[in-house]
Amino acid sequence: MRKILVTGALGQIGSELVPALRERHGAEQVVASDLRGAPGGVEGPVEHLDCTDPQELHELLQRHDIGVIYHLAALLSAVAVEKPQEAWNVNTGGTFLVLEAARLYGCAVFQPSSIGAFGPTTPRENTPQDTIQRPTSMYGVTKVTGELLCDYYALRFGVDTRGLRLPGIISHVAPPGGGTTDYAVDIFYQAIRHRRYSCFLRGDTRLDMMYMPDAINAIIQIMAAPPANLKHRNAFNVTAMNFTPEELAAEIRKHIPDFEIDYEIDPVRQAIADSWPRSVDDSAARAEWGWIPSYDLGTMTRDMLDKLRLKLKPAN
Ligand code: VAH
Repeated sequence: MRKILVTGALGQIGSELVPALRERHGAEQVVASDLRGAPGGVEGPVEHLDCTDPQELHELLQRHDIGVIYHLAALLSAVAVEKPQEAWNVNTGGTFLVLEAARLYGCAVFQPSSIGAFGPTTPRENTPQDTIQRPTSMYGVTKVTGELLCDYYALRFGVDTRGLRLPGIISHVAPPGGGTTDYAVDIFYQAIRHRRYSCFLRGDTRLDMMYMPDAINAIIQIMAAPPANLKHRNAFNVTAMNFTPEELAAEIRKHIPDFEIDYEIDPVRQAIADSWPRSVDDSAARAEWGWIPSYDLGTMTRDMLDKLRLKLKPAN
């Protein structure tokens, strides 16, 4: 059986997608790769990979006989503001090299897009699956370009490409790295450690979110879907819950009554968030491959606090 490659394996999603895929397919079937070197402490093949280096990429794909690529390596929205050229090079240059290699070696490709692929001229409530996409962030530009490249390679060369427009992802395993939605992760660490959090987005900033277990299931599910059922490929709107920092703080207070939130707005990330949808319509994903989330605001909050209390408990 041909193997699976995960790029960006040390990132927020990669850190949990690799073990999930290894549980399903066997450790030796899943190659975990990252620019920052081989992921430590994991059973199974690991590799250094710079996705902008075609020679390293092609050599790895051939040596391991890779059949499916989960291409997660990318710079996130806030980092991309500071490093737009690097974001273009990694996010779109890397995606182009992965698609070209997938064409040559007959690999299927998963590429995450984002609600960041929409912009201020997109309908912001219940954003349709098919609508205008003119993002004003470099991150969003790279995400729309990635969607278009993936659809082109599917149409022109028959490469099996699929993608999801992921909302903010909340998780307790690996910290997120430079996203606009990172407040929804940081708040839990601060609530447990200090019972207070200073939020970099306005309290009324409404965004779609998803708990990591649902994101992992969605990624695995879309790649397992019968191709004949897919009217869309790159990329499906998906969401699981929708809240503001104020609403998240109120939910945390159900478990930590004296929790307090205040606001130190980061104008860069506030401007990004204000250009994104407040909610998306994910009916196409539900109709075409059976997408149904398991976690809502209440169950996610309870699980995050339970898991982080264990993780942050002082060693005896
Ligand atoms: C970011 N976590 O904030 C990512 C994601 C919808 C947000 O794309 O950049």
